[in-house]
Amino acid sequence: MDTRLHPRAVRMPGRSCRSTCVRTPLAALTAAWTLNASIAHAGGTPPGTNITNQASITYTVGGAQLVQNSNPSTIIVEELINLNLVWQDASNVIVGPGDTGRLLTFLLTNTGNGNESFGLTTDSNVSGDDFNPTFSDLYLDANGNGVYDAGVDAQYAAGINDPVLGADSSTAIFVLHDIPAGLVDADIGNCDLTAASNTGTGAPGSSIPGAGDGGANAVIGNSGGSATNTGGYVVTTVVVTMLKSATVLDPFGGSDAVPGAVLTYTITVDVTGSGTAQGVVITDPFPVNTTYVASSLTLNSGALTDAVDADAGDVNATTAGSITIALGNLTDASPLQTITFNVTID
Ligand SMILES: [Ca+2]
Ligand SMILES: [Ca+2]
Ligand SMILES: [Ca+2]
Ligand SMILES: [Ca+2]
Repeated sequence: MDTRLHPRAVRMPGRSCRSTCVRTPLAALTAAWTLNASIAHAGGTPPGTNITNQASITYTVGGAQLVQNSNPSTIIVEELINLNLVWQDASNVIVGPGDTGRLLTFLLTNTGNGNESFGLTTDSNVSGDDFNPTFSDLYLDANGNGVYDAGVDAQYAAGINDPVLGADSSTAIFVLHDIPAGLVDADIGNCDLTAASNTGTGAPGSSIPGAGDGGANAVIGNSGGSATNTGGYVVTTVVVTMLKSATVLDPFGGSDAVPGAVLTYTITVDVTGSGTAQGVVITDPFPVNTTYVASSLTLNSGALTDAVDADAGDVNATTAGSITIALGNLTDASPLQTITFNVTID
């Protein structure tokens, strides 16, 4: 069956062809609908958009093909109020007791279909953790780079500069805290951030007449128009302990510190706590009135060359008149590090 519209003018039955004739080929109508359908927004069709639909019917009478249109149906899209709030730090932010200006980063996204402003509140005294971080300030990501920039990003003032987001738009929010003194290793302190639509909150599906963009109705989405997320800090204490001792071996096999006696220095390094001591380097200058005994440097009972090379130590190179041992990163799990070297008394 040939469903194409006949190229000749067709007319509504019983009515003048001048006002009601439809000359648009069906193929063109189909193409126009497809184009409109392809204009999609992740947040949905913008509020105030008219969704208009008109059916048509074609038929043939006495060899003439006729087209008749229905009355149009028009529905105005309402504004869906929805949001998403996600804590952005990969894990609890590592802090030390007494730290100042530490921060948690959140990402607020308007998942509704209109423009919306959101009020922000924090709760730094949530329970179920080990301490309360001391709230300092809230900042908005004024330059949109997702990172807190002191002096650039905007301090938040409720009701004054509430973030306004278009549909599908996001902004980072920074909550700054000071960390109390007197905390111990692995203590956790959490903070809640809440963002709430300034149009309204309520049960999903509830409608606020005329409160949406352009006077459209606003409808509360699954978020209830409000979202809360929790970020946290964890206290890390790294304690590096270094002890040094010396033994004396005199030329007579005794332990008298006479000229010619050999002094063996032993240095131990131990790390405790939950953090990492990074790039640990031990430097020990030779005492005056002594001379280093060549090739006497050891680390954990293994000999090290005096030269700068692949091993961890050198003598008189990195630092003149000293031994230098690069121990790298050490944690509580690292074994005790023991360094020895010898000098003779001049
Ligand atoms: Ca709005
Ligand atoms: Ca707390
Ligand atoms: Ca920024
Ligand atoms: Ca070496």
